[in-house]
Formats: sequence, C-alpha cells, structure tokens
Amino acid sequence: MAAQPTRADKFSFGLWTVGWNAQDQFGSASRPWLDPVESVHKLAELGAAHVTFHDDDVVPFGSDDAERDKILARFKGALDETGITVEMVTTNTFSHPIFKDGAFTSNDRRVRRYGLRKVVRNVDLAAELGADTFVMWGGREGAEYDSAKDLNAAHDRYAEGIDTVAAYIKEKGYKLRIALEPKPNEPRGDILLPTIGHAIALIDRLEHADIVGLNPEVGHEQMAGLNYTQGIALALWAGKLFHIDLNGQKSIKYDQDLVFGHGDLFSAFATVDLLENGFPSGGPTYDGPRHFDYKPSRTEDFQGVWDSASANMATYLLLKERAQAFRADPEVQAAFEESGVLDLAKPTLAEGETLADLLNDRSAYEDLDVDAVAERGFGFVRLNQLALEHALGAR
Ligand code: ASC
Ligand code: MN
Ligand code: MN
Ligand code: MN
Repeated sequence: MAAQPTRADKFSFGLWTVGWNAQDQFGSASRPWLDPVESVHKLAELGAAHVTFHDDDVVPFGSDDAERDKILARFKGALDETGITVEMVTTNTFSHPIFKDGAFTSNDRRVRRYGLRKVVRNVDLAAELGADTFVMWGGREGAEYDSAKDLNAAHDRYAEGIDTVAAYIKEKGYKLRIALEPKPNEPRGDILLPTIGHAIALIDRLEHADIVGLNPEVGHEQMAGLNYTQGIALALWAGKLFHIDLNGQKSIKYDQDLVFGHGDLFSAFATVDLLENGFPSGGPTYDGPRHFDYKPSRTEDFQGVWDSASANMATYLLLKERAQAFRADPEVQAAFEESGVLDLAKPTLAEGETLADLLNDRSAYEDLDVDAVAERGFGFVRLNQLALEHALGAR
C-alpha cells in the first residue's frame, strides 16, 4: 500500500486531465462534462495540493467579460474553500479552428496577433491567481508538409511571440516564469521545438531567456524515442527545469497520456530517483510541483477517473520510497563507487592545471598502458540490477 498523499508532496493536476470527457479521433465522449469546481473539491480530498488549467478549461471559449467574471468568482470560491492553489496556468491555442495552422507561427498574421492577445489576457489571470509558471505548449505550431512553412520565419515568429510575452511579464512585475513544453508530433504532423534539446536551443537565443525554461512531459519525450530522465537532467543542468508533466507512455506511438508509471515503469523509477534524490554527486535539484498531465482512459467511468488520479500519486509515492531505499543502501553506494559514477564529478584537469600541463604529462598519454586501462569492467549491469531489485521492493 502506498502512503496517503499530503499537501507537502506538492501533487498537482491539470483540470483538463480528470475533466477530459474522452472524446477522441474515432468516437464521441464517453463521459459527461465535469465541473472544474467539483474537480477542485475532489482533488483536494484525494490529497493534491494544486491545480492547473488552460483558460478554456475554466472559462468556455468566446465567453464575454461578464460571464467570465461570474465563472472565475465561483472557481476562486472553490479554491478558497479547499485551500487548493493554482501553481501553473496555460493557454489553449490549439482547439479552436482559428489555430489550425498554429498561433504564434500561423502563416496568417491575424491569427498570430489574436493568439498573442489570448495569451497575454491569460498571463494577467495567471498572475492574479498567484501562479508561478506559465506553460506554452505549441501543439499546433508546426506543419504536415515541408513546403507549408518558411521554417526560418517560423522560428523568428515563435521567438518574437515568447519574447513579447516575457517582456510583458517583466513590465508588469509579475513573478511568473514561462515554461515551454516540447512535443514531436500530434496534433500536427511535425511540431516545432520537438524535444527538450530543441527548445533549449531556441531559449538560448531569446532576449528574455532568463525567465523562459521548460515543462517537459514524460510521454512527449518518449514519443521521440528519447530518455525522459536524461532530458530533464539536461534541463536541470542548464537551469531550465521550471516545471514537469508526469504521465505514462508505451514506446513510440500516439500520445497515450497514461497514468504515471503505467508506461515505462523502470524509467519512471529513474525519474523519481532524480527528482527526489538529485544527482549522485549533487548539483541542481528540482523543487517544483509534481504535476500530472495524463488522461483517464476512455473506458473509465467517474469512479475510474478518481481511481486514476489517485493512482498517479500512489505510484509516485511508492517509487519515491523505493528510490530512497536505493540510495540509502550501502551496497548501492559501494557499487556507485566501483562503477566510477562518483568519480565523474572530478574535473578532468586538476585545479590550476592547464592543457599545456596535460600535454606535458607523459603518464596521461605516452606512458599510459591503454590495454590495461581498457580491461576495466564498469559493473553497470550489477548496479542496474540493484536498482531493479530496489524498484521491485526485493531489497
Ligand atoms: C497542455 C499540455 C499538454 C496538452 C494536452 C492537451 O497544456 O501540457 O500536453 O496541453 O494535455 O490535451
Ligand atoms: Mn501527452
Ligand atoms: Mn503536457
Ligand atoms: Mn498532453
């Protein structure tokens, strides 16, 4: 049995996750619309600390100002009653047909200007609700055909859009930071900024890069065949891991948005190990919310929806307990030592040593017995088996 989640665990859910009515490409909704106010109450009861949402998840697209104010007042009431806070807000720039060719990178300038207005309006709401992070998932920023986009101009417009919003955040004095969410494809044939690495490359060229980072999603990286833990490690190293979207995915296929751990479980263990325990030799750590972006499967009724919400938290807590036992095991520490895992933190050149010194060090090259050094076994398989036995609760 997993421990009961508490607010201290910082679990967070998108309202679009539990609220998804399960309409997909091939079939109509299998569940009725779920009132966000009900979701806030239910998630509070289950042990979550925060919720997140797209503007349209709470206020239907096209609502006038009076209607919007009324809906938001009721929503804030639910937050006050439960103590649930909004830690992240994001903008839906993908559902309405106006965004069929993207928002910031649509070939139609009217759409780009409209998209920017929709995003900025939502930045004000995010700040008003006290959120720390403003996510941008550019799901429609892309193309099906290589001839359809001037890709140089598209990256210019993407950067222009992000920088314009970042400048606005600074000008207003909001504490918000922007987090870009990469995804390789779906709903577009190919999406711009398909991976964590691509997004970091663009961020590095922004004028306001200091407040722009990442919100990597487990399944999105795995759809590209990539290792999620390695990806968020790069983001941490670069000081850009602002937020995370946890879920499950089974290999390279459509975006499954399964419960966390219901995809590649051993990879999820590595992710929790990094998030909870940090790198083996120290370094930057992640302190933000543990945010789930999953979809309760279309087969589920509301009981299944709430069971799946709890399953995300239970799995996370079980893996956390297992990962802590893994690191605390003296055998594991010895195996780290033996495998050179801890040695990697040592700079290759000694303190004060220059490349010229290295070039003069005959023991490093001319006199090195390369065959003898090559004989070393690293013991990674044994180390991995220790991790697996801890993950399975066998140790
Ligand atoms: C987001 C986000 C996603 C998408 C998706 C919409 O804001 O993080 O991955 O929207 O959940 O269905
Ligand atoms: Mn997804
Ligand atoms: Mn996501
Ligand atoms: Mn998603």
